Amino acid sequence: MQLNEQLWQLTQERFGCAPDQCDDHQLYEALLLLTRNMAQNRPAPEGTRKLYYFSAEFLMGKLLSNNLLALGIHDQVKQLLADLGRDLGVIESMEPEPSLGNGGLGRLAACFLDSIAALGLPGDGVGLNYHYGLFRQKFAHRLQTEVPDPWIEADSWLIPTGVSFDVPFGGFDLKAVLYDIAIPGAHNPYANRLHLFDVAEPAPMPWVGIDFDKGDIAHHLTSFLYPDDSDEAGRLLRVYQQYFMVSAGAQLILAELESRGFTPDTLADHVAIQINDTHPSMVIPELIRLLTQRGLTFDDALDQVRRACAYTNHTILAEALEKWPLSFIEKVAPQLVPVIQELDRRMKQAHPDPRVAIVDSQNLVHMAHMDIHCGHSVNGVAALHTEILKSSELKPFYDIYPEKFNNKTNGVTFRRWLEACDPELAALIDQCIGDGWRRDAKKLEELLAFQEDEAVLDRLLEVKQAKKNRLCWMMWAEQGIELDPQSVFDIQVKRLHEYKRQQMNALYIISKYLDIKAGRLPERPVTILFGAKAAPAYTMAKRIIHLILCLRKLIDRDPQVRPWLRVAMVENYNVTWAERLIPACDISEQISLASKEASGTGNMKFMANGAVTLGTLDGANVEIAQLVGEENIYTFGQHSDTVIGLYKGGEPDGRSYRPLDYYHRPAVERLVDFLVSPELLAIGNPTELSMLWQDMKNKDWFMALLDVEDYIAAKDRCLHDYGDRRAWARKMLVNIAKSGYFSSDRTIEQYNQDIWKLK
Ligand code: 26Q
Repeated sequence: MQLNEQLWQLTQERFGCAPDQCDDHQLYEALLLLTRNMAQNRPAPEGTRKLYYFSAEFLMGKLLSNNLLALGIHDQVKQLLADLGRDLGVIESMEPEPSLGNGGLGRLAACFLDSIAALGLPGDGVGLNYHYGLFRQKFAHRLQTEVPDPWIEADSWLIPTGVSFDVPFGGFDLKAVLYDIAIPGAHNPYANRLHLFDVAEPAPMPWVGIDFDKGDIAHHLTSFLYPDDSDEAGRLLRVYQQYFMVSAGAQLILAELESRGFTPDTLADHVAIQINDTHPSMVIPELIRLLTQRGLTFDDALDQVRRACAYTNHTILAEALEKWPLSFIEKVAPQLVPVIQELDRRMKQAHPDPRVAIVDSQNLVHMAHMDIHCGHSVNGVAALHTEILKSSELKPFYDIYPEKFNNKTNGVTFRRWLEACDPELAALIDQCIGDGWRRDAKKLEELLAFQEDEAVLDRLLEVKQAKKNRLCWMMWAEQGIELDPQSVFDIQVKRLHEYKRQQMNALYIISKYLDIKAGRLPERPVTILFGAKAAPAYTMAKRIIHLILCLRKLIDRDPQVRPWLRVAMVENYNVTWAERLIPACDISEQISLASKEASGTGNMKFMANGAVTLGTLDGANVEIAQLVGEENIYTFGQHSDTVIGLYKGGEPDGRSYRPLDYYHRPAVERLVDFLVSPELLAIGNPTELSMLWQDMKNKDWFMALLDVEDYIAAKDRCLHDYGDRRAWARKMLVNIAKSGYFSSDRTIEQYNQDIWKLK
């Protein structure tokens, strides 16, 4: 049946009318059903082994457009709607975005699912179906507040499977009900699945804020992603979530193994398991438990699990490495305790070094240690990150198991992050080099031949301007924020964290503000845009948001400053906003303290969309710099080895870095002190601002003051060079041309070759 006939039939059945009589939401529902069915009916790819990608987060973004592209019917549907006088963009805006992730790690999992399917590899995701997501961010009195973010409508991408498993918790069992989201592969006839487990009786939405009864596990287990962990009930709930996900996932793996006709003692021949950070680490003892229940010896079970499981590390921040009190596990899943203790006993026997213990002297279970001992692969997510893991954070493990360590530099799917989010840029690239890059992003390098082609460079600038205009329009329409499309767009979007140093960007804003007030005008108008959610219990991060929102207000009402400098912060930054912001960006802010950002993936998306990076030599920025050359990136700041050195030393806090030394430089002091200036105190909350001020000058754990002068100079160089439009367009072109390396298709091919061996 033709597409238009199918659509007609669907709208008749559902709404009793023809498509042209439907409202936007009805058309969205009809297209959802149409594409969902097409994807669902596709067969799974075949292979000797099947991958299960376990992750507590999958930040999928809207799926309609993506799925239309993967199914190869995007242009047809767009035309069909146009014939009805309707716009696909408007229909897409009806789709709610699921907020099932915090940031990079969750979005990476989503890009990986897209690439695994596109490469025709058999691999499913396993996660949880959080009903109210992370949270929806709202600004009130220039402070972040959190409200639930429901996304599941009567019709959604979720497909009920009728499959469920019993998860045995200490003292009670809970049914894990399985929903699937089909993941169609681009350029092939297959589809994989994202398996999301849910409780049987989810609680209704808490209407006041994001508070709920954290003791009511049976109803609230899947209410929120990472509920506030500032109290013990929150942390315990997280362990319940983790065990629920991995126990149900492990049972699913064994059921599928059996239905494929294989016995449990051949698990590793047929199954690969990727553990996305330590959140799913309990899958290891759970599988050992289930395999021994099915008759394997502990030795054989451990051997199978080790050959199946591989662990990805995403962070070097010690505070983010999960350690759970054994008493938590005793309460949540007492049946795991003997397994973990036996693993601990064996590893201690072989490796008495206390730094590599699974259970430490305080009875804390180190999840990463369990993964490394009991898996066959450990990978970092960018070259520098993997080297730091080997040489410092995980050195004792690298000394024991050098063969397990490998690097897999992150990547992003160009289907969403170039083809879908900037179709005009994609079409321009097609005109230059044909459309082969859409299957093999490395071919973008052929664009290098156009570096001196003035028509192409001019067109590139026009496409960028069109995206800036579009963003201005959307910011105005949806957030009531007025921007100047003629200004330089400098964008920092990512989770709010002190190590990412949004506060250093705020100091830049202050320096420009003071310059303008003193009559020193910048070379050209600049707009500094932010988007960031802060963890609800992370007070310092919330204070930084407060500072940014106060600066915005201060500048917004100052007619002397406003023409030259504008600041805006997108409320509830998410994947959809990223898709609008990234194509409109001139300068990509990647300014983490060197050694702290494992990789970054926003940096790659910006680059692919022709933004020029302003960044430290951290994470994948190092690889970006190597690829584009120093002409085409602005780097600044202390190097990672220097920074690592500064964290060792004789000061009372264990470092040799003394923020006051930097604070007392005249150029720095006036910036920091502005936080408690009468102008700002008149706008903001004096307690919040002065706490932030105190922290910045006395603590500055992530060393913003160390790099701030160099940062300001680098950004000013960047803004100066922007004036030579042709030269700038050439930088944009080189960045796009070199971005192909950061396709997640490349990353997934490497995971498959080195770790999963699926085909
Ligand atoms: C840990 C313990 C208790 C509660 C929460 C957590 C927790 C939750 C989320 C720890 C970490 C995360 C998320 C981490 C994350 O997003 N990391 C990012 O991963 C990206 C993909 O590899 C990298 O590009 C980023 O550099 C890294 O910060």
